Amino acid sequence: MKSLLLDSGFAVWRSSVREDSRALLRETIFRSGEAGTRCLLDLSPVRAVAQLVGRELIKIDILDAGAIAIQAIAFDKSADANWKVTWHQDLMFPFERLVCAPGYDLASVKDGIDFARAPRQVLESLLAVRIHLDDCDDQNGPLRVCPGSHRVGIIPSGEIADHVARTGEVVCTAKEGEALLIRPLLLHASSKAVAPRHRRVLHLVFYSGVPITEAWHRAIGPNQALVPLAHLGRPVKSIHVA
Ligand SMILES: O=C(O)CCC(=O)C(=O)O
Repeated sequence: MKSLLLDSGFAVWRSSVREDSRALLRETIFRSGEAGTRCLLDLSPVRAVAQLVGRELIKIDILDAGAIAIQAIAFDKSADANWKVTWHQDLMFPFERLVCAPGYDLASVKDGIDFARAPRQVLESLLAVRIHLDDCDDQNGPLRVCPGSHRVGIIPSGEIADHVARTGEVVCTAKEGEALLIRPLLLHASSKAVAPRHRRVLHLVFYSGVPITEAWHRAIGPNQALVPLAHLGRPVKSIHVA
């Protein structure tokens, strides 16, 4: 799986998140008003799953020992919300405050949280883990990815279509309980569902790299509840509580 992630930028993986935890996620994070309105890592069922997944991925050497969960988003494509997303890379991530370090740009505020584009080496050290909470086949708007596109850095928007046309795409279907691992720099898109029904996904983002100058909005280590505010921005290793 490690070499697949290196070469292609994505892989399907089955974590040991149990059915009862997945049911709890379905009940809590998709309640109306919950998704998108707050940081989902502040919800204990999400934090528990992020920590479990973090520990597992560290154990199989996909993440470094100092890896932290920095973001959690809920996606539910359904008959009521049948959206499509054009080809893009995920470049904007949440920070504790307005960024000012060199290499960080495009600062903006969304729902009261500071977002910015991090430098390439930071973006390359991120991994998204999309835990599927429903079966997702080619009829209900699966993620489509452009293999290997994470290896060329930030692709100017005017070059994205050519890149996809040259390289081709893979449709990422998944069974409920499976997780799709993707590098956020991997070009991805999704179409409207042809036969819409729930397509619930918990999208976790982990950072696994050298300590960064700026402070993430959230930084959840595999063995701790929350990073004390006073420690934000300090080297990742010093904030892990056994
Ligand atoms: O889940 C989807 O359909 C789209 C997700 C997406 O575009 C993203 O994570 O950036």
